[in-house]
Amino acid sequence: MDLWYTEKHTENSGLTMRVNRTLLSVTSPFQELQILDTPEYGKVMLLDGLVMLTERDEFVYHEMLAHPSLYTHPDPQTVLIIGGGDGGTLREAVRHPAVKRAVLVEIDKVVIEASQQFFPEVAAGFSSPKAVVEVTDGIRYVKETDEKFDVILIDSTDPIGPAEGLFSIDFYRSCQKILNDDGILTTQSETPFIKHFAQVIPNVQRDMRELFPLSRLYLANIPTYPSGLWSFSLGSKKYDPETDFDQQRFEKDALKLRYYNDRVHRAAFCLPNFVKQLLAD
Ligand code: AG3
Repeated sequence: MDLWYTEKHTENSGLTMRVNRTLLSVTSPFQELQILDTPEYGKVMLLDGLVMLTERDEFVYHEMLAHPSLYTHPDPQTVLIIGGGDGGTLREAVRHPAVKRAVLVEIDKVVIEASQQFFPEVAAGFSSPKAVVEVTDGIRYVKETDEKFDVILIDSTDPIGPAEGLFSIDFYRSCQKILNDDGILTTQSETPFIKHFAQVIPNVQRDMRELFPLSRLYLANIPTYPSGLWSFSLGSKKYDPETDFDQQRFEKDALKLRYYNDRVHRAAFCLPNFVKQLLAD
């Protein structure tokens, strides 16, 4: 049988891949979750029908969400991850010798369990002694916790459905409050290329500018996300990722990474004109 999956990105375009079979299809209290086995991208996790990760290219997203802020902050001992129940961002955070404690707050335990079962390499971070997992609402967690963090990484789905609140200024304000005085926040901020997603970037950047002395946008190529060109937004209380990149620690750690390196770090902050225009509007 000829089975294909398509994620529609607009009325007129999308990403399509052949499917060997469906490995899991469940409805959690929060969303629908499917895991597909595909010949081109390996196993693929869908939430509410949208691609969250594929075995083939998850390294790009997870490395690029985690490392730019972690190699900008000079000593990131404590990290908070909101969302990211698959564990990929956590895996990248706990790789850092500097990181002593990484708290992951995921609302949906079904995502964690499915990742542990079907994506053991992505979920590897869960078994780190530095990892702490809280299954609860991230919005409530950041409002209520007494703990402070050096770096916060927001690994959300698109701003529709359960993740909508993770793109609001109230949520970012709560994050800002629980960051240490030299803390850095990074969130995924969708693609600049497709109209209905592109509005996210100026909105998030406006909020970052209001809450942080420094805000930046950077890009990476993620083949299985809409348009393949993805953005991340960073708000920082003190350090500038363009001038405070910690070259020495980066070389000393010598992490075995597949996308991120010192030159990629610098290049990621160079923005094409149409993206700069989005920020100016
Ligand atoms: N987080 C970002 C997913 C956004 C993808 N959007 C889409 N396919 N329409 C994914 C979680 C990975 N840890």
